[in-house]
Formats: sequence, structure tokens, C-alpha cells
Amino acid sequence: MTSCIFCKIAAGEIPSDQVYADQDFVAFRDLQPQAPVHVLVIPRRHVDALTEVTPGDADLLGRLQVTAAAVAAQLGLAATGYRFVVNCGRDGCQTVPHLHLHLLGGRPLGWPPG
Ligand code: DGP
Repeated sequence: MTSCIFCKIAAGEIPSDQVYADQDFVAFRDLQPQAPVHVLVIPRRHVDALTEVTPGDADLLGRLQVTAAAVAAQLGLAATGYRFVVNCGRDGCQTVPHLHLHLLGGRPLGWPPG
């Protein structure tokens, strides 16, 4: 999608602090980090949000989490743990309409979330 900021980041048209990339996924540091490690993992293919996924996206969603777990390990979080967050829609506080997984770690994380 030409107007999507995360599509532009994935395409390299907008700079980012990239920590991982392959043919289907890109991971880069969040501009407004909420933890010592705060990385966004996105599919290159534009999907607005979890509300839009279909059973045909199951492989993409599974590989998104497998990729994010590998990125967490790459960044040294496997021993101490981490959290994945996928915000969806207004009540979920989604601000960028391109599906993305937040990888948060590097400190103890509170529960329940706000
Ligand atoms: P969400 O609220 O779940 O839609 O999270 C969107 C996140 O994206 C938010 O934590 C800030 C981050 N973000 C927004 N624009 C940019 C950008 O241009 N570059 C980077 N690295 N992060 C961005």
C-alpha cells in the first residue's frame, strides 16, 4: 500500500533501525520504546489489522511469531523472557494500520496491561 508508513519502512523508503529482515518479514526498533528492547515485527505484505485476517493467513501469522521469537533470541531475550503484543483497532490502541507485533523485553513487564 503506497501510503502506508510500515510498507515504506519495509521497502527501505523510510529509514529505520532494522534488526532483522527476510523476504517476508522485517523487524525494526520502535520510535517510542516502552521497554529497553522494543522491536516491531511486520509482514512485508500489507494487512491492516488482525480484524482483517482470514484462515488463509494462518501460515503468515504463525511465521510472524516464529520470526519474532528468533529476533528475541537474537537480541538476547530468550533467557529472561519477553512479551509479544498485537494491538488491534481503537480499543486495542492500534495507531498504525499495518499488522505489527510488538516485541518487548529487557525489564520485568507489568500485568495486567493498562
Ligand atoms: P500501535 O499503537 O500498536 O499501532 O503501535 C505503533 C508503533 O509504531 C508505536 O509504538 C510507534 C511506532 N511507530 C510509528 N511510526 C513509526 C516510524 O516511522 N518508525 C518506527 N520505527 N516506529 C514507528
